[in-house]
Amino acid sequence: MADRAALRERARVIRKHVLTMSSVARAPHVASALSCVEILTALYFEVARFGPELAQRPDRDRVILSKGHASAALYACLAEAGCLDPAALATYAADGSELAEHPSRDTLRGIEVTTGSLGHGLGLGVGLALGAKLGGEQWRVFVVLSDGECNEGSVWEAALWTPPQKLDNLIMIVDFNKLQATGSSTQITALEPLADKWRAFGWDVSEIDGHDFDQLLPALERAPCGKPRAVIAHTIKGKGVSFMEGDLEWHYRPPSADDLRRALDELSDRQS
Ligand SMILES: Cc1ncc(C[n+]2csc(CCOP(=O)(O)OP(=O)(O)O)c2C)c(N)n1
Repeated sequence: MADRAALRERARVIRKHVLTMSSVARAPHVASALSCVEILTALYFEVARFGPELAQRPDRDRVILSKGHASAALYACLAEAGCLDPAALATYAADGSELAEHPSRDTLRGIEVTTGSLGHGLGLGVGLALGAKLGGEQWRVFVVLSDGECNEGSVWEAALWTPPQKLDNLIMIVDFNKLQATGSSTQITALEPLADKWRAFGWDVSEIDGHDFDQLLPALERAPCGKPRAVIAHTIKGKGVSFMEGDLEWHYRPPSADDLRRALDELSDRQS
């Protein structure tokens, strides 16, 4: 059984990287990155067959962060996993840096596809999963979406197309934090009941707390059942920092030096 305390500690370290990177770079989307930390930690450090020694192997699992604006969390995970030099995190979002604000495909370092234009990661993941099936390969594809991406028609086209193909090597996770860039998800589009919608399209759906490894791991590791899988992960935007949680302001606002100090103090106090 996975060591939950070790995963929680990993998530805490990743949150500290995210906050520091966003503050140094004066970059937006800190709350978006904090929202998906446990999801990415579970994938990169427990569930997905992935790591520096596997990065160039064709049988690695593919992880796609479709909500590419949360790239700070992705880079922090890749650094912690040994795929990136941790010193490179200091260059996040700087001119000329390889760690651009939106991730560019770089399979050597574990970035499977370029993302940032919302709504495309699922379609790309479906194509990869179909390729694996047609080739008789065992690897799986994990795609992390935001709820805002579920506003996009391309997502529902992929949702419709996939179940008849029986792509049970595809696991889609919605980081359902209920906030988008300028308002709440329900103000912007009527997403609820989101789980029922995916179920109606023929997906195998679980609905969980996306910050709780006890719920995340079984949902992500469920045995294949002939259907693509949708994990609706209820999350909190800005999770882990009291003054950022659920506050829309932190979609765009970068943490100042003082914000960073307060946030790191909170995380240092926390028991893992
Ligand atoms: C196609 C497209 N339209 C608009 C944007 C600008 N944009 C960046 S993040 C975002 C919405 C953020 O909300 P959500 O997608 O729910 O992600 P969260 O930050 O809450 O995880 C928007 C509209 C984009 N990246 N791509």
